[in-house]
Amino acid sequence: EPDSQYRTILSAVLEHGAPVPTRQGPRALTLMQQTMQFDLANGFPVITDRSVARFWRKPIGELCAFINGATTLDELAEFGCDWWDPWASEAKTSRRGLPPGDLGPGSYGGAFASFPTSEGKGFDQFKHLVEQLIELPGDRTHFVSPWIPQYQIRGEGKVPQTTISPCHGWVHVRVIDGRLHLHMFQRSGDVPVGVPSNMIQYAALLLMLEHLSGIPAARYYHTISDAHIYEDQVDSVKLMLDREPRRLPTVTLNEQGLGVTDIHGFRGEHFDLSDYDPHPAIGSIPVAT
Ligand code: UFP
Repeated sequence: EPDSQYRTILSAVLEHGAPVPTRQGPRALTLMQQTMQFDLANGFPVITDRSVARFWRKPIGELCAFINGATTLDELAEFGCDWWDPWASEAKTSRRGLPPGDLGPGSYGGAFASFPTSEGKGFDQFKHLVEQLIELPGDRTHFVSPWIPQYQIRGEGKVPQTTISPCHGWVHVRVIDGRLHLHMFQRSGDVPVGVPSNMIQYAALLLMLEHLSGIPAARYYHTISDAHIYEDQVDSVKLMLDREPRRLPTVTLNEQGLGVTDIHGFRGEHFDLSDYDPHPAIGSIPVAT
């Protein structure tokens, strides 16, 4: 069965989105609360409306880096992720009093692996998530947040402790009838460019948790709270919508990945993609930084 969920969001935002100004510059057609859910038995959510074959592993590497506490460009590069340069430029970091190449303690890596506590020692959220999931699989409390509120305050004369405001990574994991479900809430989703990577990385997280807990994966749910298309992306979106929907491919943990015993041990190269038959890639779709 072809899957149309991603393109349904593209067309809904295009048709019903309100054109609103953004802090990045271009206006964005914006629609609240768009959702998708994928039964992994029917394929893995790698979009087919344009090929992402060239970089599909990078978002997984990025998430692995963040789970391991990466907050700098060098650390991200070690995990095969090299697209953060525009957010860690000298101009952006120096305004925050951060060294060049540093995304700051309020970025994903800081929040995931070293969430500030009153005792002083940072809290490792994913390590805790896995431990709790194994100890208390029936609980509804398996939850992770990328948002350290006191580091995110913006405005005149205020200096946030990060060059980015986390967009994704509110994760709720649930075991129902002995099967694992993962819901990822995304605050802000650039549907043409950012969202396809976010779908891949959190569906991959479900495979990591399946492996570590031994609980078979069921569904991946993705909620985009603010779903938007920047006005300069509209032509690329129309091109994708002119194409017919295709079936989703398969992504699995390979031999090396199946040898991992700790959430910190996963890497992008532990995942393999097969049966991927996408439409051609679209040469650069503009990204708002
Ligand atoms: N964005 C994504 N996914 C990501 C990421 C960024 O969609 O993984 F890092 C987009 C969403 C939005 C912009 O267009 O980046 C962040 O802007 P803001 O913080 O103003 O919401």
